[in-house]
Amino acid sequence: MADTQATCPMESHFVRGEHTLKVPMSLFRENRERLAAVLRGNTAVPEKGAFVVLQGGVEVPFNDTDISWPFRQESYFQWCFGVEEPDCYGCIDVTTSESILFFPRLPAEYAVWQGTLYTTDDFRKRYAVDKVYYTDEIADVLSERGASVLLTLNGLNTDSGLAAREAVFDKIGQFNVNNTLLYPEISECRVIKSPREIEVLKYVVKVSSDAHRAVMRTVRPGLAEFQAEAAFMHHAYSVGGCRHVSYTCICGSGHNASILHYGHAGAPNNRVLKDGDMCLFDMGANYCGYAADITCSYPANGKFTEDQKMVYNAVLDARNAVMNAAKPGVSWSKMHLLANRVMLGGLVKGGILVGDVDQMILAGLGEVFQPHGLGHLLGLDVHDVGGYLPGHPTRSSEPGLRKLRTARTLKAGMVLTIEPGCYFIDCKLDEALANGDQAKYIVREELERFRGWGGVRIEDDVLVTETGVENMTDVPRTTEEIEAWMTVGRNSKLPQECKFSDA
Ligand SMILES: [Mn+2]
Repeated sequence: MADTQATCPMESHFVRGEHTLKVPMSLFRENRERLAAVLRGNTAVPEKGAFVVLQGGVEVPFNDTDISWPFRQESYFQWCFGVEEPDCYGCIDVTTSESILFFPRLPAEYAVWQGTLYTTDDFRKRYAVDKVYYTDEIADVLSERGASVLLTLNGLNTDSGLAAREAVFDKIGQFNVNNTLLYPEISECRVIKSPREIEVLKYVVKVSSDAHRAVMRTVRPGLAEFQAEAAFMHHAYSVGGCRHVSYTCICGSGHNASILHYGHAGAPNNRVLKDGDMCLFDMGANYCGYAADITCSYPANGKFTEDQKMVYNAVLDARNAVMNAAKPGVSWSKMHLLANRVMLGGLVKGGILVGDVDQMILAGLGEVFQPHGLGHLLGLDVHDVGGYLPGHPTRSSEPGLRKLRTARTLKAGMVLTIEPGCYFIDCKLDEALANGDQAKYIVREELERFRGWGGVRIEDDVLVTETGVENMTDVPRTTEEIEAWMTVGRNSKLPQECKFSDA
């Protein structure tokens, strides 16, 4: 390899330049070793000859064209190997923790389109694994090594309901395959983050926090929602080296702030911000596969009205209550209910609701104003795996709690979002007003003022420590902090007003 400078793409780090975090490939080796150790402790796994076999993400063409969707590695494969290329396989010898990668054998003329075609030895150094072969050699390599059982990945993602991609290759039929052992074990490994993983998560959360800060100073009436999205993505990539966001940016202003997954294809962040709007911007960058997931809510003009303050503080109080109470041993479901209780209490103080808050929760009012869970595990996936593994609490059928992506007891090393919200969603409000058990708590005349008002969500990314939680997010949170931060740059031009002739 001729190019050996620090940013050489074949160096055994993930890095995007001197100004971005250098992620050593030992992060993935440690993950593999953790997994192999857990599997060695599983009595159903033979002492010799067991191999984890994972298939990496595949390149997906855009419909019938010769263009592909931007590639993002499959998360279990990323967790084990950190490989950036598509169409690979990876194996781990459970007995020795030895790692083997298989890369596609590309025709020589690909060099014209892709540049140098790397050798298996280049890849071995790049990803710091023990052996590298071509994908057409998998069956031969595994038989030579005396594989007695292949552990493949098969399981349903409890957020999407979709199945993990189980490894398949030519001649896999000649092996004994077990596809039930691996999924719960590797998913549980992913739930508890290693110190090196935490370092990457802290980095991507910091980059995303700064990108939100940049957006806050860009936002003003007249800006389009997608211009806020553009400002976020520009900062995350240009400053943080994050080529991807972890999910489509949700940039809802005004009424759109009450649409939980606004920003989708049919509503592509295309409204223009108006004076007096609340903005709810939920955006998170992705670095080396690891996700951030942060939501900031603030007025488009940088100054809260009394109503905006009331709703915002009801949510902020809920967030603070959870921040203070969350620690190892605490049930996430209890935290969800705590957040509901504090937030609904704020709406009582604000005059929108009347009555006993605990009774309201039993009547399902929590889900009317916050029709989503308090938060979720975060890692390589924005809604990370492990929420409902065997041996942990199952999904509740109660209002509100049934929306939780996990009901687990907190454990040190978990990373989660804390994201209470309060939304004025017409269909939810109409349903509640038509339901006597719920309507009796609602002060109709007061509520009407908030129709079309949107919503507030405050979302932080936290690490569960031995004694509590550490908030990795660093954005202005109180109304005073937000107003002070947004004072700067109020008079700068909108992007569409900047012409080249200005230069
Ligand atoms: Mn989230």
